[in-house]
Amino acid sequence: MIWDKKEQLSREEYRSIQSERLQKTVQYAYERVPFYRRKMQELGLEPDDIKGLEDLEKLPVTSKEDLRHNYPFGLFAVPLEDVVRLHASSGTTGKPIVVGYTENDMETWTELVARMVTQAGVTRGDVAQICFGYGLFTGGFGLHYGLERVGATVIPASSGNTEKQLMLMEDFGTTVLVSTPSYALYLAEVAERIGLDPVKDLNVRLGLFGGEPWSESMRQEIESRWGMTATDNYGLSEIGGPGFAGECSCRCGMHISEDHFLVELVDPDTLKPLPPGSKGELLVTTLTKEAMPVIRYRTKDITRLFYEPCACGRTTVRMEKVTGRTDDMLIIRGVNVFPSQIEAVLMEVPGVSPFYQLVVEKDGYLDTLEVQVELVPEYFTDNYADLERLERLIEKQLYKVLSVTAKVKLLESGSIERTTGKAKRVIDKRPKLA
Ligand code: DLL
Repeated sequence: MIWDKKEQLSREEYRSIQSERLQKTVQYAYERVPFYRRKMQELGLEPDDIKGLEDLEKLPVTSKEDLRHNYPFGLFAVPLEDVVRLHASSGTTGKPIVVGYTENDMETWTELVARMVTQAGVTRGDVAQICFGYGLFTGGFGLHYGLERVGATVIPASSGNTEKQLMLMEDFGTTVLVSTPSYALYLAEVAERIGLDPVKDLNVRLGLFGGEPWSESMRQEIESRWGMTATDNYGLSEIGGPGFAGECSCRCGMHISEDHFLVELVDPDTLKPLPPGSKGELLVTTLTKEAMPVIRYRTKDITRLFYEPCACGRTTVRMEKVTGRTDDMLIIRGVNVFPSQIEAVLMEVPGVSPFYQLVVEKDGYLDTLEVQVELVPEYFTDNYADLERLERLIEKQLYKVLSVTAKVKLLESGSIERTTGKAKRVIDKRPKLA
């Protein structure tokens, strides 16, 4: 089933809607957001210079740092009294980046998620259990309203408490699981441990997975352990959260709602457009956002775009599974983590040196993060209890900033390999995606 006929427009129709909405968005942002006005003025641009898609490249790009520098509401195009919802996600240092939604933005978001879950195969007969956190993260609330809109029975289970999640699944007859892909595998593992066979004892037939990168082999593993169809969906807080792109039952790329978003694929070094089919960084311009429009936002995610119509009948552009990032952002159990955030915490602790390393691994299906850091010689001690106390203290501080558990290991000065060039801060031992 197709939720909205706007998912089936011709390429010419999309181009014309996008041209018109781009002009409006640029005018709107120029008039209401000093940041965009300044950036355009620096380039000698007036809103009238943007007549349509052909002028897109003239516009400046926007980065996560721009959002961070305008913390918390500097990029809002409406007064706070018109904002009905706030969400936030990790910035590159201590403060998160903040996004706002007007009432109309909430309605658009709900419709976009309704399109996305419908294309994955959800219907009003489904019972959908949402295991994303309900909070500042856009995952929980984002999926919630779209699933309700299509008439599914929603279980707002939120994250954590894995055995209880399984109990609800069994007792409520959950048919759709909404979570990160790694949590789906962890759930299966716990189910087996407590004597439940997800294929025989549970009724889950469809998974809506997103929030972190995952491979095709992980998809196969999830499908065989659950006896379900596993679909991918992608989004980011800066452009509104989930509902930006999702797979249909063909699972040949994630459809992007082009009447609401304009996408470009560029070379991350030159920011020049790449021909269709090449791998590059995804840039997104929102076309209908009222509270916080973003222009040419650098997602830092690597993907490919396909413009051929899909066998499902939708004509929107599709993006390939994300295979990497152009920056050093790590995603640990669905949570975005920047090495700079960790560094900032470490540097606050007396006795801790600037030599540190982050080791990311998999424990079963779950990501683990170990922060190895050297103590300056005067602070190092053989007293194990003292070291442990300091490790727990740093772990607590890290949790406050990252919202994800990290294990801290204090090392003697000189333990971490010195390099003559850039320090190798991250050792990611997780299997590569592509
Ligand atoms: O993760 C929004 C979301 C929630 C999407 C629930 C899907 C489902 P952020 O916390 O801002 O927003 O993180 C965004 O996560 O730039 C990607 O690097 C990564 N990411 C999100 N979904 C996928 C995916 C939400 N399906 C960042 N595949 C993005 C690969 C993903 N990476």
